[in-house]
Amino acid sequence: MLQKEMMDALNYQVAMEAESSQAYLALASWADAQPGLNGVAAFFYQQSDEERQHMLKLMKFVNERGGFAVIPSLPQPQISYTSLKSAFETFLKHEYKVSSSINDLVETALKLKDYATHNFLQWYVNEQMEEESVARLLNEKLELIGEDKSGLYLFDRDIVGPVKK
Ligand code: OFO
Repeated sequence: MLQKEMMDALNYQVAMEAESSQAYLALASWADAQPGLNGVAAFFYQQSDEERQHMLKLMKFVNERGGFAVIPSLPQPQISYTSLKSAFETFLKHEYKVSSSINDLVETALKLKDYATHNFLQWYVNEQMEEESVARLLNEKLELIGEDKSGLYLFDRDIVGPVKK
């Protein structure tokens, strides 16, 4: 049976994954509306779907352990960006925020001696490491490209594929 403090903390993470899914959906829509960024749009649609899966995985865990997963209300995410670079900086910052929230959850699980939850959370720890590294790599690539149009063309063309785990 889940302790209440653990359940509340997991439900906070449910909301965070839902917010991530919405934030990346907004990034996808923004990119979709820009000329020539269909690759970037596809990347963020895919990220958004993944975040929803992360939310569902948490919800199922909470309910299976006798808790109650709460569906949160969500604030509107940022819907437009001044540049591709700022869009990807937002992506990276968001992933850092999620990683820190996962670390807090791990700490709570240890404090409560809830080793089943601690074990379950390891999947999220690894996932965050991978996502941070993808987000960092994409930001580094954009840094290199700068305003170079052919570089941006290739970035958009290659983003769904090799860069994705
Ligand atoms: Fe939910 O995986 Fe990153 O944010």
